[in-house]
Amino acid sequence: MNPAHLFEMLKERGLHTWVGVPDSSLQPLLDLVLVAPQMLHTVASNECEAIAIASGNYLASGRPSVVYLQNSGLGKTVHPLTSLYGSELARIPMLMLVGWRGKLGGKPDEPQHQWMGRVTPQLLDLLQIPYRELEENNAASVLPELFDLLKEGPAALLVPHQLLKSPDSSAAIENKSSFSWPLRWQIIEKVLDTLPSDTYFFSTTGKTSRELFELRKKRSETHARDFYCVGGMGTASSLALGFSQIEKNKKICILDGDGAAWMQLGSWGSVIAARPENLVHLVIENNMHESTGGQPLSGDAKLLIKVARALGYPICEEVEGLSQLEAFLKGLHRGPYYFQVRSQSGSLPNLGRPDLSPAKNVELFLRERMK
Ligand SMILES: Cc1ncc(C[n+]2csc(CCOP(=O)(O)OP(=O)(O)O)c2C)c(N)n1
Repeated sequence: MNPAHLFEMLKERGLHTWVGVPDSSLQPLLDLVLVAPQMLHTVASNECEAIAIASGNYLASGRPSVVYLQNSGLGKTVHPLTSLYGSELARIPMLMLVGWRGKLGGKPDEPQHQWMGRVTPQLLDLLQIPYRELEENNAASVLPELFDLLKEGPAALLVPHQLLKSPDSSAAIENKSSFSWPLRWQIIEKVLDTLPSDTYFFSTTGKTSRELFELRKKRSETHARDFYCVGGMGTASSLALGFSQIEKNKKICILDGDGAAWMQLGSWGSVIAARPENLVHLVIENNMHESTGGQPLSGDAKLLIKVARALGYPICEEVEGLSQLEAFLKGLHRGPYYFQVRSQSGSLPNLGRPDLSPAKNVELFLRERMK
């Protein structure tokens, strides 16, 4: 379906405020929102926050907002909707535009999307959030129905993965940055080259995990000391913290993203409070959600190092370039360390997707640790 048609229909119906966390299924539509001058558009750090911002917009304007999200973030909306803003309580109208990954019988999708993909309609049913599924040619009929339903509170439009198409969007993203900062995969490769081979890695959601996985394959190295957070966006540092609390002598590296960092920033406080001396927290700063199409972040990525410093990471370094990164990594002594490495957009050519299921990843990881 042509995203411009959907965008126009929403605009005609007076939806001028957009807030959300990006999903690649929605990218062609978000590309239009990003350049629409008359829109009030907020990129939220997480889906819980998006619901609350949309509610605040409504209190000020009396008009519903569009809240966009990937269905993996639907869980994060359950709390604010069921405890305050939803149809049995504040009844704030908002159109939830849900990128439907892992739809049963839909386009093939990754393992981490299957479960939520299968239960997305049931979850909405359970929450009594009315919804419609967008199809190639049904926008003109389902949107009026949804607008009627908005009188009672939130309603959702499910957008199956790859339904929205705009031919030129991905090329635009690859060219977005013209700086000569290293690419994310080059940073990951340098880390793999420099840190001891018995380091345990916790990699964030999106292309970071995909690239780490791919590089391991190319280098004929085991996946057994990597935990790929292909879902649970924003939790890689908490996962690593939990591991470090028990495995105090193993070397640990978190490969984090700046979007993921903003999503769960509070968790950094817990990491720092525990002061794991064996931990390197490396944030790849590209100042965008590259994995979902290059959308902006909720906050300026540059500020993250200041936050890390203020929260109490004893050693914080802003890293510019691969040789500086190598020098810092060679000089490790007692952590925890925080490194923020500037990166330009662009990914490993012909990037695949991990064919290791999360359950298998756990199995490999546990087996390796027992050695
Ligand atoms: C809760 C949740 N919301 C949204 C997504 C969709 N998503 C996957 S990767 C990603 C972007 C990650 O951005 P960042 O951490 O900056 O890494 P980059 O893609 O730039 O490497 C998003 C929004 C998700 N997986 N989970």
